[in-house]
Amino acid sequence: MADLKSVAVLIPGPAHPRTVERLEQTFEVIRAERADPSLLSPEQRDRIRGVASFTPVNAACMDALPQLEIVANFGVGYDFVDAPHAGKVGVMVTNTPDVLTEEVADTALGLLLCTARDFCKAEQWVRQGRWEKDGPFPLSRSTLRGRKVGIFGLGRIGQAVARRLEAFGLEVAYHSRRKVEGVDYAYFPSLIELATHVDTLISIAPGTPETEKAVNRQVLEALGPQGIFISMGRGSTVDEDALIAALSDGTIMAAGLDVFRDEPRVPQALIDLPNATLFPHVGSSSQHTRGAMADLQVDNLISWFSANKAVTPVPETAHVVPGTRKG
Ligand code: A2R
Repeated sequence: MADLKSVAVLIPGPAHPRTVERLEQTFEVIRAERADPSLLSPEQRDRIRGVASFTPVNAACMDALPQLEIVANFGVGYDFVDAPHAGKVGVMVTNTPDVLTEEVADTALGLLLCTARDFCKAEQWVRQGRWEKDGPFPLSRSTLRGRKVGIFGLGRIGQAVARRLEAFGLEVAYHSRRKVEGVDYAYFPSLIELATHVDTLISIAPGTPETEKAVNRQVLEALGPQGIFISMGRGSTVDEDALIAALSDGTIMAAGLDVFRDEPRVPQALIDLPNATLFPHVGSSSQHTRGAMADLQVDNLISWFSANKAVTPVPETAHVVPGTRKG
């Protein structure tokens, strides 16, 4: 492999230890608190050719780094990186798909089970000594049995969730902008039609301007009083105020959330709701899978600078090739 020690790569903010270790072995690493050009010297700004990001990278930051060729994002969702702008100015953006698909799907099913059957509260029942003192844990109001589950976003993770739901004996339907070839699940061309058809909705769609607050009051009303909503994609896809209202007044029965609009800040009103199950964005967060994501993030940078191509480019920058950076 080519000697890449002269290639400067910026790590803004925190990074997975494996990302740091492998980048330091291979590149010249520059660290900064965040991707803010004002935190870099003019000499650093002129030399940085790659960014390994876990935190936002906006258009102004890309424009301030004239030699920047690639932003390698940690995670499959890359809504914090201005990929449309990158595509315009000839900067490659990569993400870490596939290596986290099964892990996130496992978490989605775990969250669904906890939400439907109150398993988090049941566990506390044992720890708090209530089993012995107060008797058996109360029967759960809801069950997965007989549920019709709708998936908002039948992509890689959505399909992995659907396969698990099939194994659980549940009916699956979905909404995406396009029908997915090769699956038998019922397709609905709008989210509201899907929500009307099902009583359980799992959102695993990306955070984009189009999906902003897509899960709104009307969708929750369509889901109905037996409804369970599970949020696994991005917090921005949910109107959190509408969700809090729907959980408070019985518009839906329960919700399980792994992602939030303003992480790590979770609205107190959600925390106070007994019918909300809240996870701290742990979809992919096993040591195994986060290590694989770190490897893919670094592999993208190494491949770009040694073989002139990215391993997993995002669609907005799939056309970008080395040497086409516009100043
Ligand atoms: O709409 P399509 O046919 O491009 O399907 C994608 C769907 N999707 C949408 N569905 C409805 N309205 C939209 N405006 C919209 N935009 C995208 O979301 C596709 O079925 C799914 C995304 O799947 P993948 O790109 O395969 O992503 P993956 O690996 O499943 O991850 C999904 C998301 C990430 O973006 C992170 O936010 C999170 O899971 O970790």
